[in-house]
Amino acid sequence: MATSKDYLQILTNFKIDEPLASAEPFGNGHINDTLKVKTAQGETKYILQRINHLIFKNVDMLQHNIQTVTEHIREKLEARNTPDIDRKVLTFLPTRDGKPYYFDGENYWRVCLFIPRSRSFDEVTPELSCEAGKAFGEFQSMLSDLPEGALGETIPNFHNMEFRLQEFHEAVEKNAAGRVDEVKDLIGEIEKRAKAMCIQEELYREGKLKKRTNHCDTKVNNILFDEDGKVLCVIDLDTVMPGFVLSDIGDFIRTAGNTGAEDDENLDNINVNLPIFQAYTRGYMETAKKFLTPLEISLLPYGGRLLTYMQTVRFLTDYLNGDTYYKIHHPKHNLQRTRAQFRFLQCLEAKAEEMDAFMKEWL
Ligand code: ADP
Ligand code: GN1
Ligand code: MG
Repeated sequence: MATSKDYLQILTNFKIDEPLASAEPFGNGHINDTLKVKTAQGETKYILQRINHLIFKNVDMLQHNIQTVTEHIREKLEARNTPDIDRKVLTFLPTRDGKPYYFDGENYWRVCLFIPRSRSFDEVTPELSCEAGKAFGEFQSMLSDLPEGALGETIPNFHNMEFRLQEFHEAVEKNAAGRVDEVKDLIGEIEKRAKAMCIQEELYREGKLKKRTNHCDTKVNNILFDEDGKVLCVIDLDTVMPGFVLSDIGDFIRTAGNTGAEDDENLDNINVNLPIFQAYTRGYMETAKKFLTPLEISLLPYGGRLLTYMQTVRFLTDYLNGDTYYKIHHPKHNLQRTRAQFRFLQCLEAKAEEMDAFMKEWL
């Protein structure tokens, strides 16, 4: 286990010209390690992250994408004379030799400025949800004029449902951890829905759906809000890449629209928080209506079901593979997550008609 002292040693490789006091774990992400860094004055001023390079295999591409995205957003904000820009877009610090990350021979590290007086939430009110919707629509809008090829796929086929099902089938076939028998019921439920959940890929092949630049990890805690509940900044930019537009409403519904936790042990806690979905959609449509097609608009609630299904498949795949991808906190964690996500999917299915009908206003 690395200590604060080890992290401070790593930080000496970055262009920071003030004494630092500590680096402590922060947030609850499943992939990277995030630490908040305090100066000797006691001010939280930097975020240090260890990049999970087993998952993000091309760290050069990853950091290049992030640089492209943050510079593009900064230019847009500057052109609009937006005040307080340093709290509205992430700023990454180079290493002393001018590189975007530091490699210590084993691990890859990056540093960005901690956005002062900001906070993220794991649960939101409808007011915050509406602000989040506006922010993600605006985020997609600001990135919509990036030239094709500007961003690479940091995880190839990341939100491709057909690919995720293929991985799942391989995991069932291999049965590496000997867990298939235990989850036969879930495997059946996933198979039942497989075709209906690959609509996007089919529509894309038919030329009816295009790819756009998406955030692809719009969990509610990947937005920073200010003291007044206004959105400051969209963070966690590792997965910003070309994909289908439903990803970004989908993951928000999946996380903020659930009355329970992503891994809730008590399935009775889980239900759809309709006001959160409605408020997000209203906010999102305010900023995204101008670029969405009627087909995309009509599919937005399906996006919630799709991303919840995809996450069910991904957690179960990891459980079958013996927990090689997500950080887990106990041996059955991925199974618990799968069951909770599946229950939420059933709740979304029960409310599908009502949620689909909500889109009529914009069609
Ligand atoms: P992970 O991959 O672990 O989810 P994130 O980049 O989302 O990593 O960071 C985890 C948490 O740390 C966020 O939910 C947010 O609360 C906080 N955080 C991350 N970056 C910043 C920042 N620049 N300023 C303030 N808080 C931040
Ligand atoms: C991971 O890093 P984090 O916790 O924001 C995952 C997302 C999943 C999410 C499930 C690169 O996100 O795709 O939706 O866990 N990120 C990656 O909570 O796989
Ligand atoms: Mg995050």
